[in-house]
Amino acid sequence: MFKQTLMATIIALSLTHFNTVSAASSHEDSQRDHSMEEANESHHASKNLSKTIQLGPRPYFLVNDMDPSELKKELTKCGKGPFKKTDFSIGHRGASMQFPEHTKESYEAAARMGAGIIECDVTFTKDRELVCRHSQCDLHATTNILATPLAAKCTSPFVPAVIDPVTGKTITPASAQCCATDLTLEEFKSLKGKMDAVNPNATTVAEYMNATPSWRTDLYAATGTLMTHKDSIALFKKLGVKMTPELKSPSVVMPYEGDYTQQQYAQQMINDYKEAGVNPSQVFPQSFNLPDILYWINNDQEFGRQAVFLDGRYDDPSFDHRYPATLTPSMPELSAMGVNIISPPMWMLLDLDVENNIVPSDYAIAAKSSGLDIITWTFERSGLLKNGGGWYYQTITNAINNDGDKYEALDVLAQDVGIMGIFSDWPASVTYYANCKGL
Ligand SMILES: [Ca+2]
Ligand SMILES: [Ca+2]
Repeated sequence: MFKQTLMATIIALSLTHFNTVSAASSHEDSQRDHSMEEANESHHASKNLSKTIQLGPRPYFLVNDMDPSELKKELTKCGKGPFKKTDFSIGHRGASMQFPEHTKESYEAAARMGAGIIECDVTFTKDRELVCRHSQCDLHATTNILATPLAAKCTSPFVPAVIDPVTGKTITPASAQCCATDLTLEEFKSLKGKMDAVNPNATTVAEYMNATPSWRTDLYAATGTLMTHKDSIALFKKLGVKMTPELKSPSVVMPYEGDYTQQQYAQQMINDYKEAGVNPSQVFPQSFNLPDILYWINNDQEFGRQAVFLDGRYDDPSFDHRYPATLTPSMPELSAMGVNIISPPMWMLLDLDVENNIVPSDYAIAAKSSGLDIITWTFERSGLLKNGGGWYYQTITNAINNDGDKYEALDVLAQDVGIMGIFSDWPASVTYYANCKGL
């Protein structure tokens, strides 16, 4: 121990000496030394980052929980790693299963877990600055705003639940609505991120805010640092990850205040990457709104090439993903418009055969045969899978009855559907699979 300390002191002293000499040399030399140091530092930083990809116990837990299969054997053998960053693993709102979504901490956790691409959902404030939030009006659920003086600025203040005094049942649920457009950027940045949840039976603000499901946690919610879109770009550059911003539909009427159009908003998001000097190959802009995608394709081709059309048409009662030929626009029509990447929820890509094996859906086959690439969502967003997996597994419910089954579904998405990547609330689980399979 003493020897090590002594050695460290000697090295430190000789470094000090070297620096003194270097500082005394010509201005040009010292400039060159400085840039060499910077190059070395950034080399070390990226080397260190790839060395510190850590997946934690969860992937091992999931593999162990799998029913016996060849896939289980294969995934078990990959337990020693090495683990590295992969674009197949996309951080959904960061690592939002256990970190407050769209915070610095959540994004850093996603990068640590090997996500090669990380998401900022984009909306705007009162002063038209872009910020990372899943919805323009979710601040009452995703931040501490109701516990701060800024609560007075909310579109709708907190209203407690009305509880029947006899039965104890909720007659009218608690409510509040706080929007990014209620605040300036400076006010927005003063808030702290929390886990996304509200308690509809609450009679106090504290009860309303305290609603995190048991399989998530508030353990990392004390310091959630909110991010502007520009902050996210700077952080993602530093972390060495690609970026997938989603232009969220505004909750306010567009054009906002009469003169801020949807197109200006879509362009502003792209301009932030241009100003930061980010190569378009690093950016996958997303939207559920097809006109946004077409705007990028037609007006900013370099960024439009990797635009991701989020297919949310399942909300339309006339839409049936099982009959892809009947969809409007169809897969060939989307492709002809210049759309290269389509992004439905994972259940739309999966189906069961007569023996309850998970197989690609006709929608998935149609997308691939029209030359569309596919990114899907969302892994690790469903809690425990013992009861069929819920919304994200709705087309394969009968094949899902334990947590390890999610790797069987992921394997079909990766190998048989041929997805490019998948959003996950806990990127480690996807990184483990992708590293094992060489993706
Ligand atoms: Ca999103
Ligand atoms: Ca099972």
